[in-house]
Amino acid sequence: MIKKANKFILLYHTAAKDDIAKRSKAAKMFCGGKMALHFQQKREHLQAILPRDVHFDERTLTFLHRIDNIDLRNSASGRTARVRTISDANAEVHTGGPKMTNAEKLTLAKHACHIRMGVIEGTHSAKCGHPGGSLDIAEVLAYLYFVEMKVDPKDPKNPDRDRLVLSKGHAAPALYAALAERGFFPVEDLKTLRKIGSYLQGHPNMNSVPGVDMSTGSLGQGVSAACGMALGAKHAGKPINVYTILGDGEVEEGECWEAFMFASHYGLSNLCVMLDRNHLQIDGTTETVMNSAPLEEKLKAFNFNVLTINGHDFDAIESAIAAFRAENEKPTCIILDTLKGKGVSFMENSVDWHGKGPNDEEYAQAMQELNAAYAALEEEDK
Ligand SMILES: Cc1ncc(C[n+]2csc(CCOP(=O)(O)OP(=O)(O)O)c2C)c(N)n1
Repeated sequence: MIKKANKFILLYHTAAKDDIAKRSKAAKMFCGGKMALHFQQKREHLQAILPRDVHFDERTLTFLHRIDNIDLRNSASGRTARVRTISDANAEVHTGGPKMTNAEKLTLAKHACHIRMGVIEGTHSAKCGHPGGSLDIAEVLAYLYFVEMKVDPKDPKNPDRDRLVLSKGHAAPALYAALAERGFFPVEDLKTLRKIGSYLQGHPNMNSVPGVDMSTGSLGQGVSAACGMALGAKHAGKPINVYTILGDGEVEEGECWEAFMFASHYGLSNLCVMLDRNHLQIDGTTETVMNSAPLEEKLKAFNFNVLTINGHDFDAIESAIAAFRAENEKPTCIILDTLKGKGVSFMENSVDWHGKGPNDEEYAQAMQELNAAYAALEEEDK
């Protein structure tokens, strides 16, 4: 789709280095811009973040150098380069882009599986915690941390990074597992979840955990903080995106709706609310405890750009985030239809697994299932 816009994304997906050169030609038709970085700086930046086996030839580098605000990042597979540019109002841009390859999706699925294993390791070791609402956000975390977000595990406090606020802070085991998988700290440490003296406490603490952007746990507060971050980035004129993950039980908190009102009032188009609609909360269905439906209509009435997707489908996540990036005026809410406890049969869609850790037997079964799922992905990847 070609359209005129202030803000746009340009995606390169490439399976091989030759492809990068080819696609850059097509992209050249759609954008221009002035130099944002010194050529050598840009080359160093590219080479630092791209896998060793991907090289840009001189012509492609020259082309990339001409794009304003280049922002390249690795994909999960290490074989995709993405470019996001922010251009002037009259630029003709390409807002779509080739979709992820099956190999890339498989790699993401493996990351999601590792995240689930991390959740089970942590909650088993702690003998408590929140596995259900952690397991169901594995795909979205894998996509955000391995494809989308501009973050650097070696520089977790970089002021220009994208932010993720886990507003449903009780899903900390999933956030920790995603951060460990992305290299912010050792995977081994996940077993220290909730232990006295560990930096991995039951709810995320931005002061002690590398990669955690906001301390959360009191439902409703995270989204409010995310609004402040998004407004701050807008004021500073920085291309920072803020993602926040909320639960459908969490939105029963009035504070969320104040935050939504604030987000639309200030036109926080750099804010992406990801609302995990698994229909369960702490001790029952959201419908019976305090019905938050109809969420789409309510968020549209709050002047959000609203999309509803299957929260376990990487294609759908990719398209929805592309739509978020193409939105210039409103905040976006992506409603993720998910299955609480996803990936561990006896935890799926069961309110019993909202807030307790698996015992040894349950741990063994859960890990067996996740190992089998991982082996199936490896098989498919051959
Ligand atoms: C202000 C506040 N009230 C109550 C709680 C206790 N609590 C923790 S999780 C939870 C249910 C949340 O449901 P939902 O947002 O749907 O989470 P998910 O099902 O995705 O895990 C509650 C009530 C809290 N953390 N904060």
